[in-house]
Amino acid sequence: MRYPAVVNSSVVNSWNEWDPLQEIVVGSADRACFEPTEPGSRPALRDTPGLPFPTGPKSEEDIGQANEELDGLVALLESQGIVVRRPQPHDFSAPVRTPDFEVGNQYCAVCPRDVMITMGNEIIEATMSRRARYFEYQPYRKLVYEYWNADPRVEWTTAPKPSMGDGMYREEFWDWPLEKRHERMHSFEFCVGQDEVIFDAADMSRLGRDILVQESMTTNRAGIRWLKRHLEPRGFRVHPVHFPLDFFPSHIDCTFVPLRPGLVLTNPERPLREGEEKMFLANDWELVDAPQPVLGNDEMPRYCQSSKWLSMNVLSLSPTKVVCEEREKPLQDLLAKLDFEVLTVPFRHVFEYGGSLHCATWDVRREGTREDYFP
Ligand code: ABU
Repeated sequence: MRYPAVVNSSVVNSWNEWDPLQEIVVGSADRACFEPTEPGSRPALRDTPGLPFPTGPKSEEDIGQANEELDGLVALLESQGIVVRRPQPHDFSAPVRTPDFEVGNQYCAVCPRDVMITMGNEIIEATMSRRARYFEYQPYRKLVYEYWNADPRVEWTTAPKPSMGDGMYREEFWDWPLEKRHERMHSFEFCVGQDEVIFDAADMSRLGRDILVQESMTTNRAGIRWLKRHLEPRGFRVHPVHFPLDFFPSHIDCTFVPLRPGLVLTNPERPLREGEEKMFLANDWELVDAPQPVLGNDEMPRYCQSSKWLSMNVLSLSPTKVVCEEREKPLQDLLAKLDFEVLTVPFRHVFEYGGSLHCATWDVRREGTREDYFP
């Protein structure tokens, strides 16, 4: 790959979620499997929760439908002059066995956002939180080497891998009744314990110097501590954030979605913990609630484990241009009112793999540099 003449910026350069996009990785459903039942995940059928969830490879038909939509996103991005890269093929049907655990199959490379994050000129590979995703960095390694070899300014960090042994999890979490979840909603204890460093990259959101990290089922307090110790000496400020009404939080990008300096799209059913909104309000940021999604929770694809709020998982191409799912008209109208140019693509089949447009991508290079939006 020959890179454009980047004078001041490195081939890896992305400091926030909205600066003009130059290069991005779009996921692929090739060889995707069903996520297995494991201590960090209890997948359930949406229409018949009692029945066993399938295991092993997804059907060629399902994979083809998701790939068609992912290819549609690639075509749209390329039509905007953005360089698009794809993950390497990976055999997700292969079981994984380490000294600490075994799992029957892996998952997929549809959502690079969960695994990989660009922090300025640095690529960080997340620890991950689930066994089936332990090796999910592998489809991106060839690209990482390419970036790292192309430019000495590129930093590359792999976060410490947790054991993912039985003792790392709190499995009874899955059986807690709703009343117990209500009782515990301010203690932020989920299916992972606090002894090992655990985080998925998609629990972070980048706003220049300030990085939000959601405490969740996929990111624990030790994970946030590791991120603080790693990022703060590099000039970032790390802010743990919490959304107490989300009883199954996993990944911040269907909950709190910064769209441009001064504006965050928020989830009306998942308000920030009291007090955590202060940094935004003190700096005149607007928090604007997303409208109700067009698809209700009970209309999501049968195998999808995510919420209806995939509707707000939009991808910013610049501070004035966003890509939104084709049928999410109420959100498109809101974004247009907020002065965005809104591009649309169909993406409903990708939902089955746990993500929409933001999840299914990993931005590698955007224009711009690190700004302080919260002085
Ligand atoms: N992977 C994003 C899912 C988040 C949600 O279900 O709200």
